[in-house]
Amino acid sequence: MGAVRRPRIVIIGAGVSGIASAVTLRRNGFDDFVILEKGSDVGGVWHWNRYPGLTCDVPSQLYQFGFAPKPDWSQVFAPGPEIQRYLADVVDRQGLRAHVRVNAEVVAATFTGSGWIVETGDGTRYEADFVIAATGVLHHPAVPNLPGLSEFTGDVVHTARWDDAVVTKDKRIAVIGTGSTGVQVVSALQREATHLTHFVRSPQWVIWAPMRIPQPKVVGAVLNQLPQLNRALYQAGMQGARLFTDVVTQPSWRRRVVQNYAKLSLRAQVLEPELRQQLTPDYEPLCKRQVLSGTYYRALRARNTELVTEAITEVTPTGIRTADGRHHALDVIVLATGFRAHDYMRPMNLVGRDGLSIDDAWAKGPRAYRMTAIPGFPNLFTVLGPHSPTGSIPLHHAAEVTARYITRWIQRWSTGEFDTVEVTADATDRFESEVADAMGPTVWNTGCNSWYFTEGGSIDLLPFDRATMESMLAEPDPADFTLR
Ligand code: N01
Repeated sequence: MGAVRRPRIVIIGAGVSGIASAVTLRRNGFDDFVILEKGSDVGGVWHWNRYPGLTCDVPSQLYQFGFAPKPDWSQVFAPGPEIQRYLADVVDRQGLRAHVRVNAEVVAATFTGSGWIVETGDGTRYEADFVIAATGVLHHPAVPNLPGLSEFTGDVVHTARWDDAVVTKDKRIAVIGTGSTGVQVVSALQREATHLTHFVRSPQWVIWAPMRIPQPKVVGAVLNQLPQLNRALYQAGMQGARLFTDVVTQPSWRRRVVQNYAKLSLRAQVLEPELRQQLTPDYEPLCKRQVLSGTYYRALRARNTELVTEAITEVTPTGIRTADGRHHALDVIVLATGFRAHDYMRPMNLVGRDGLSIDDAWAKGPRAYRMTAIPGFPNLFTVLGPHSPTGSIPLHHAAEVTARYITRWIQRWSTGEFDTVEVTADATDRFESEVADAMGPTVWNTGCNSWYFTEGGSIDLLPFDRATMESMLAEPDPADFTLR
């Protein structure tokens, strides 16, 4: 049966998941959609993040779409700007540019009873039959509440909103935070700073990895000529990624090997007992999002770098004071302090059926059926929403699988099967308890705290392997939904 209705769709966000959604819709014959993007360009997290040293610590082979494998990455671990260019290139090649509205922040979305009204900051309103919220996870910078921070007379910059006007060369720089970002930015800024002070509240395990391996140009040239081989390579990479998912979700000798390697990475690179002691984390490797670097420990041991593990007590107009009473004189403070990772879609004023706001629906923390559907919010789906496999499965793939699932629902709508589709609270509760049960043996459950955890203490990740995720999202299960 051919399509009898042409759905109007609003996609919120032009990052990895928004692009995956748009391409999937197009491939299935749906082209009445608009992508509303808050930023001035596409790329999501790769548009917003521009800090010095920005590199992807996931191999490029796994950090791309299955429908657009790139043959000629410059490095095995791609630099950030190259990933942003890749995403922009996909948008152009797939003919999506005309659908994208940049500088269009969605401030409100309201369910009308049959569809949605979506409103951007400039007052423009879009009517939609479906909303796809592809708003990302690591979007809102977490700015620490440090006494005196606003009185600092030098520059303060958060890594996720880097300001090119900030001069770091020949300056006294503080870097606060030691996650994946802090480690990258310390390595990059140490080279040009007069003095770099790294404030470490909780050291992390940093696995040694050669992050700057170039991909030989000839490889790109050959793969360009042989798209079949390029696709086969992508598939092989995805098979390999299964191993990592197993390592983090199931205890095994493989997990122990990786954990021992993390410990060895510290022992082999930091020989000074006191410094090593300061850098030894108090949790098992892999419990937090694993940090990779080939340069961090070297940068920390450089003559112009100082590691400070004393707690920060205040920021003064000229520096930072620590609990031991010391004052660290500074020109620039770099906040590598991470993200408010569970704010999904907020602060947009999202109002579902019967006036239910997302803040009320999620009063006890974000939850969604199979990462994508929320009770009380008909005809709205999230991509990389709550419980997405950000810590275990290649994200582009997870976004593609979710986009295909959403498209299946939209196909059913287009044939007139229903007007509105809403997941039931029961099905969502069931999914949440399956997740909680499966979380037991994961490495994330071995005693640590990080952005993987919600304020309520639950782990906002997917504890299943790729095959399970794919089967969960293979076909809509109408028994879990109310169709009207
Ligand atoms: O943020 P984080 P991130 N005083 O939350 C510290 C992805 N990513 O931006 O642990 C002092 O990991 C905080 O200390 P503590 C990746 O998924 C990917 O580094 O709370 N310190 C911690 O050390 C990653 O996991 C790439 O005690 C304070 C740090 O700030 C995710 O982004 C590259 C503090 C925050 O670490 C987030 O990484 C970069 C305070 N008041 C990032 N507040 C790729 O290459 C916070 N901290 C793909």
